[in-house]
Amino acid sequence: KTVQVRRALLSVFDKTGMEDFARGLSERGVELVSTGGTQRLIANAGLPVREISDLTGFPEMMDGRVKTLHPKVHGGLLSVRDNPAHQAAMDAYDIGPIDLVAVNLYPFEKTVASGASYDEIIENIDIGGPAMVRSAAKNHAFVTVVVDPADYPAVLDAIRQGGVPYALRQRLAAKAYARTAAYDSAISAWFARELQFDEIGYRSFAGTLREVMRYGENPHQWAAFYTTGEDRPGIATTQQVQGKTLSYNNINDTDAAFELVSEFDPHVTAAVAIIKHANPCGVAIARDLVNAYRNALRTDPVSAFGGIVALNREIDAETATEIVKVFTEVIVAPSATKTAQDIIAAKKNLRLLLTGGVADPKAEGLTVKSVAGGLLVQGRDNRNVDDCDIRVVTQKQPTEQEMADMRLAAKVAKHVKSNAIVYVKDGATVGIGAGQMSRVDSALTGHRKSIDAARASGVEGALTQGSVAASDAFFPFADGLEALVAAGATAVIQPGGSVRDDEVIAAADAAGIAMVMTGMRHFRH
Ligand code: 93A
Repeated sequence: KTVQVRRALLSVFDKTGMEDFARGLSERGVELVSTGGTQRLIANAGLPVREISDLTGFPEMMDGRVKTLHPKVHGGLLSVRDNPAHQAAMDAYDIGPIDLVAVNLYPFEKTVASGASYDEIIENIDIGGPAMVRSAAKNHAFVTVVVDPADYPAVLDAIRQGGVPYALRQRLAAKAYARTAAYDSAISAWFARELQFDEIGYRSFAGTLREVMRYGENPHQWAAFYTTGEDRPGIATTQQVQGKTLSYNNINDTDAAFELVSEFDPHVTAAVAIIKHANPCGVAIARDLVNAYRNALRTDPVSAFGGIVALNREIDAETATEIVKVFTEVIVAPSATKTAQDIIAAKKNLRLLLTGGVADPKAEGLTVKSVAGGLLVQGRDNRNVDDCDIRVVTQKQPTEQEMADMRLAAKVAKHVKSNAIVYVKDGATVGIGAGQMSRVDSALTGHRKSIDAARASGVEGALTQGSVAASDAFFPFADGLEALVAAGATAVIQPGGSVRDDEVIAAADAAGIAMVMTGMRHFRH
């Protein structure tokens, strides 16, 4: 499947490395065809090169807008070489195969960045270049496409060794489509700015613009919501039934909330999560939504003020009645009964979002995060404690209730910013420690908040007394585990895997509590 290169079409805006590349091709007997400026460069280097107009029989016209858009070019690029009908068409219309294309595009992005005029920017939208790149890349079974001068040496090397191998052609084709995709998305982003949000400045994104927000995480930041087309019930599929428009933070928090309740199969249990700043401040599962909501609220009623409430089942009237008693920013659920909607409608500003379904926690997907000058991309964390072989590592065995609570705690901890410690009792969180730089601090925070919550409901002591606790990652030292014991935890679930696991297990045994290990970490930063 190695392809001999007999004819190459060279048409580059950025002429870096072109002279050497053309010379290398020419030395291997490759016939060169080229467009205006590129042709002159090659001819001036003393190399034989045909003008594209000689090939097409048409002059380059309309200020160069139409140079290579011709069947003799695209037929030569797209024909399937071993297809008799394609061969017949080539013979009939005198189309010769083109085996290699080196193209780089009019500098659209640079032209925009330079502050050029509208007309100048439009003139720098390359049409013929991307068309050739896409034709050649589609036909990579026969054709080599080079969009980056950095690839000239590797291609020349291959040709010197007898031809371009399939694997290289395929890799170059993938790179070619990445380039044309980025190019078109830059054009589309520029138009979006021209038409809608002048102050935003030029940006390029993958995705479909869904909404432009009034501002971002803070009022001095611009913001927009782009959807990726992924088929996942949640923030991107929601219908907003009522309430103010969503802010950037609302969207982020609502996503966190709904993804959390999606861990729980609605056919098995009702689940409710209350979220603040993308962290849960209360989660509960129960036979019905109203009890799940009441129990979730009890974890931290102070933080729940102005929170986002996510539910994994259709909202009923009773639950709606409970939720509207507390100032809430957003309610998100798969659906809501008519009466529930009427109850919520009494609160004009309260946003009610219906997703139409619950997301599959096992589905694959991507998460993307920006870093300076780049994007970090990873697969979604699509596993949870149910996928783990749970190992009891202490002398004490957990009871069935403790085991059930630990599963809940582990699922919640997966959705809490690291370091995460989650205390659970009887199907509800009773203390959550989020986002601390030390695991001990997360254990202490969750405990302290449970004391506040107990006081708020007129109880002495801490809600964490007699609870179970989950840690999103292993305990590097015994001190974190000891903090959980001091908080009153009777069983602990954690991944394990620390070099000091033995010390941690010994501490659990010394305290007479049960501990299980999952082998699965759930960092969330
Ligand atoms: O104006 S175009 O959109 N129409 C075309 O038919 C065409 N063919 C090649 N732009 C076209 N090109 C572009 O010209 C190439 O993508 C390359 O960027 C540039 C090379 O022109 P020259 O060889 O005259 O410098």
